[in-house]
Amino acid sequence: MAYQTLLVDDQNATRIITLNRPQALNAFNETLKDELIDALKNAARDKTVRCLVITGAGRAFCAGQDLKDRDSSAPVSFSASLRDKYNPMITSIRTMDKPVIAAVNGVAAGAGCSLALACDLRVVADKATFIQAFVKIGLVPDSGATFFLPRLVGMGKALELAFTGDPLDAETAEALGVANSVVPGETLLTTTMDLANRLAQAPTRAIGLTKRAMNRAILVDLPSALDYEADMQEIAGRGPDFTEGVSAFREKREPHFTGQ
Ligand code: T3D
Repeated sequence: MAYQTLLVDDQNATRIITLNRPQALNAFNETLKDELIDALKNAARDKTVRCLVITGAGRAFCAGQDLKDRDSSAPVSFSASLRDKYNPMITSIRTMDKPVIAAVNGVAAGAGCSLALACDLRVVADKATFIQAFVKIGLVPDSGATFFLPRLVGMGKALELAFTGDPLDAETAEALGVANSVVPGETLLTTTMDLANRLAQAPTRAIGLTKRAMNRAILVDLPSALDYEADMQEIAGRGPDFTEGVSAFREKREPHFTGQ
């Protein structure tokens, strides 16, 4: 399949998937979601791929759902959007029997942040940030954020990030264990590829089984967490604060939430 919104490049046994909508900070429109689901399935199936790297083109990793892509007069089923599109991406990353590294080149916001959190490892550019942007538009963290974030940073910090939507900078992300390493932006890809090539030459079967065992040890409830997030998002997405949040984003102004 030829992709419109992804670049896919194989370097030895490492596959690099680059989200490629830089003009929209690699936000997820429908095409990008469909293509990423397909590319993840292919990477999981392809035995010649022994490590996967996910990164973004331009200055961002991914800004989450494309907030300009949808017709505001047409109702959206948030639960269907999550169950049909976002959750399969996250599940695919977690169930792939090979290492998946996020090379976080810039801002990772909303479901883009969740995508990075779902990866096994995160190599992070020094100027990158992680933003639980959902609250800024009256939504609930989704695509696994409610599951991965508390496990990575602890409940108190996870709630602070989710309640405020404040950016987590790279240095703090490293201190909290969200970033495995932080490197200058110019060397992000070479550093990531050094790690990826090393992992691609490791015993992939053992690595895959290690991932399964760790998933089972602490991630066994992921399917029900993803499902519950979808239900919560359906409720939040029907409220007036979501409509106001998206309007404010599009109009580049502060939102006025009513709390309803
Ligand atoms: O809907 C469902 O199916 C449910 C699932 C939801 C999952 C979600 O991901 S909800 C969360 C969606 N994402 C956000 O709320 C993040 C929105 N973006 C931002 O908050 C900021 O853009 C960033 C913090 C990511 C970056 O800020 P900054 O100042 O570096 O850049 P900018 O100027 O805001 O953005 C640059 C351009 O990208 C701008 O376009 P323009 O004005 O130059 O034409 C901006 O509108 C566009 N952009 C950024 N994020 C998005 C986007 N366009 C569409 N959708 C976006 N998410």
